[in-house]
Amino acid sequence: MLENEEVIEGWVTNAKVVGRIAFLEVMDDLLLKPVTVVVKKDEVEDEVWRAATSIKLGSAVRVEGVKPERVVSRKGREFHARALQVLAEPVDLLPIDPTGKTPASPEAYINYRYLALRLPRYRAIFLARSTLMSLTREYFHSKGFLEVNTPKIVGAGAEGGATLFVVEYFERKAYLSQSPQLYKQMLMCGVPRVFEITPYFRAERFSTVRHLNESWGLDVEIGFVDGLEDVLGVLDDYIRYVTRRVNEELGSILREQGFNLLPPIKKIPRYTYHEVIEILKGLGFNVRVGDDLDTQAEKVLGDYLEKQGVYAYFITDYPWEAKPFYIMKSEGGLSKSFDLDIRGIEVASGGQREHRYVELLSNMREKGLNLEDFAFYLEAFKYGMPPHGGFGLGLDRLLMTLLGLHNIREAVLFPRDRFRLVP
Ligand code: AMO
Repeated sequence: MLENEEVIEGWVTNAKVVGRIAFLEVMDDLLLKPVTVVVKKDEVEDEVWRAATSIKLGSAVRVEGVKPERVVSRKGREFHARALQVLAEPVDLLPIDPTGKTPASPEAYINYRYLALRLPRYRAIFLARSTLMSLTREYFHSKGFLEVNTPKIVGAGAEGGATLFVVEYFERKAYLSQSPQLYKQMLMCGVPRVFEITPYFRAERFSTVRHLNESWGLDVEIGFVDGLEDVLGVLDDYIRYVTRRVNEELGSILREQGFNLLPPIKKIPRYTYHEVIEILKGLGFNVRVGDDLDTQAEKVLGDYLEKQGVYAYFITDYPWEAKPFYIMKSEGGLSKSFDLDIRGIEVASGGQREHRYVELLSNMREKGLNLEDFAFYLEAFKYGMPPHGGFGLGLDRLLMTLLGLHNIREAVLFPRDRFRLVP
């Protein structure tokens, strides 16, 4: 290589020849714009010119050359080639147009995710995902939380038997973890604050735009809480932090790619479950106290609040009956629970936990659980378990609502749903 020469490596996404100059667009970095490689017939060996003018779109290339002092290309990045090496060329027709001009089916963008990742729109989604993950870690580390990793092959589930995936575990039956719920609570008997970024495995049989059978969650548990407020405060602050930082770091490029980016959230209003029922009734929606807030109800409420500039909101005080055994009861059949909805989609749920051994046993009996299955969990409540609370937040759903995506599958590289196990 000559002095002041550089190398770029990437995939050719577009190519054209104008007279004695060839222009190759190469996606060479995690940036959303290709670099325009300029090959001039009069300045390169014949072999290089031949390679440049016969190149197949989609080829992986290595180019040696220099960055010009003045960039003419409208795309903003330019590179003048001296040498060009084709490292690999497609041996079949590309299932996704590398120029991005002809759209493919939604399935093609999943089946050929690696090719989709050469296109700015899909690359932007996963850049945002990567940023969201690192901001999340950064946030909880900076607040003094211990990052933990709990088992994903488990002997008992906390979120209902119907959605457990069974695994053969030698001579016993085991399950894939639906949630770190039991473990993060047990940890509260030894450390004050934990968080985990983890997959959730749930054998939900339906196929919707907001459910996956393998999804990623952020689990947080906080000890020594005085009440639900301490938990809501952490989630509130985290959401304000990530929405602000994603907007600062990626706002302009995401908007340029056409995403309906969630603005920085400044305030998260709170509604009780009963208030939500009243709002929904007022909107002509047919619900009664005691009813679950289904997808349709969530959407109607989300649309109504979004019109008033409210994108994110807490719904608190659900009837205990509708909540899991570990949630603490409160007066009047209610519970110390909450959901966080963003743009009409449930993104997180949590609450204060029942930390008192006797009351916990009674809650579990009331929910019809087999206490023996949970013996290892119950042990932890005998040795000084402090009052605690936390939440589980769907990171795929958070990304979906951040970018305004209509299908959760777009937010995940290789989604697992009712009908999809490959790639
Ligand atoms: P929950 O079951 O509400 O609560 O799950 C927490 C959050 O995880 C996301 N989520 C999903 N995302 C995509 N596909 C799925 N199938 C799926 N299931 C859940 C949602 C949801 O709000 N242990 C409690 C949390 C806690 O109390 O700490 C739990 O798992 O965004």
